[in-house]
Amino acid sequence: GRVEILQTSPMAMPSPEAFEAAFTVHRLWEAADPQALLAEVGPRIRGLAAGGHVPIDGALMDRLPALELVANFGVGYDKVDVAAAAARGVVVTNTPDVLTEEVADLALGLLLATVRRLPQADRFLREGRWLKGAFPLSTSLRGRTIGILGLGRIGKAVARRCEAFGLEVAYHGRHRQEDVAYRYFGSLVEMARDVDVLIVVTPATAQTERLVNAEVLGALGPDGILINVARGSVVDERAVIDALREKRILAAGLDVFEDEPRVPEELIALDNTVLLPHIGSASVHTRQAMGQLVVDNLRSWFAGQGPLTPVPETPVPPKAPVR
Ligand code: 8YV
Repeated sequence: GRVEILQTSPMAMPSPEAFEAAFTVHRLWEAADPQALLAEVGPRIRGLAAGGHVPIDGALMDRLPALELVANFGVGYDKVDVAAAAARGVVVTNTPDVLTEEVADLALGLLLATVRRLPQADRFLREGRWLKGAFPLSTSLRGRTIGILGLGRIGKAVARRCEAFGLEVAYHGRHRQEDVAYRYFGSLVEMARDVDVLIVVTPATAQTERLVNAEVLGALGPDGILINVARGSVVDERAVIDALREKRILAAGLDVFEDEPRVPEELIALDNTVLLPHIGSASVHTRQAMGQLVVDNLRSWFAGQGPLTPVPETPVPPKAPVR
C-alpha cells in the first residue's frame, strides 16, 4: 500500500493533490481525538510532516515505531528533538535556502519600520493627527553599524542588504568565517558595545538560549535597536521589556517571541516596539516553496534516494543526499 504520513499542522504547498496522490496523509490537527488517531494509525506511520508549534519529541516518536523520516516545514527545527530522532535512527530534514531571501527582506523591512517608526506613522495618519501637526522626527539608519548575531545563510543575505543600504556590518558567531570581509567579534557583548543595531538570525539551541541578555542590551546602549527574526528563546524577553521601558535601548522590532502566539502585554503597550506575528517566511511564494521541499524530501526518501536537505544531527542516510 501507499506510505502513510502523519502531518501535525497545516502547510502551504503548490499542489496538495500531488501530495495526497503520493501518500496516505493523516492530519493530526483535524482529528477530533488526536490520541485515538495516534493509537489507530501510529504503528503504520513511516513519515512525519512537521511544522508550527507542535513539538516532535521522543514521546511522540515512541508512538510511531515505524517512523523513518521527519520532514520539518521550516529552516528552524528547534521543535524537533533531533537527539531523540537520532537515537531512534530517524532522519530529520528542514527547508533551507528556499526562504533565505524572503526572511532577509522581512528583517530589513522590520529594521526600517522600527528605525523610521513606520507603523506608528501609519497610526498617526489614520487617527487624524496629521491635521494637527507633523509626525515627530525619527531616528535614522544613516551612520549606523549593524551587528549580526548568526552569519549563516539568512545572516549573509541580511548583511548583503545592509551593505547595499550603505551600512557597516559586523558579526558574531562561534567561528570567524575566512571568506567574509565583515568584522568578526568573538564576544557578543563586545560586538553589542561597538554596533548600534543588533539583528538576531541564529538558530534556537541550548547554546543560544537567552544569549541576548541584560548585559548585551546594556552594551547595545540607549541608541541601540534590537531586531529578532530568529526565535524568541534567543533573547531574554523580560530583559528586553525592562531595557525598552527604562530607555536603556531605543527600540525593538520583533517577529518572534518566547511563547508564541502569546505576546506579553508589556511589549504591546510600549510605543518603541514594532511587533509582527512570525511572518518572516510568510508569503504565498515562499511558503509554497517550503511545502514543496517538505514533500520532495518525503518523496525522495521513500523512493530510496535519500533525503534532499537533512540536518547535520541525525544519522547519515544509507544513500547519499542528492544535494
Ligand atoms: C515558519 C520559520 O514560521 O523556517 C522557520 O524556521 O520560523 C518559519 O518559516 C515555521 O517554521 C513554520 O512552521
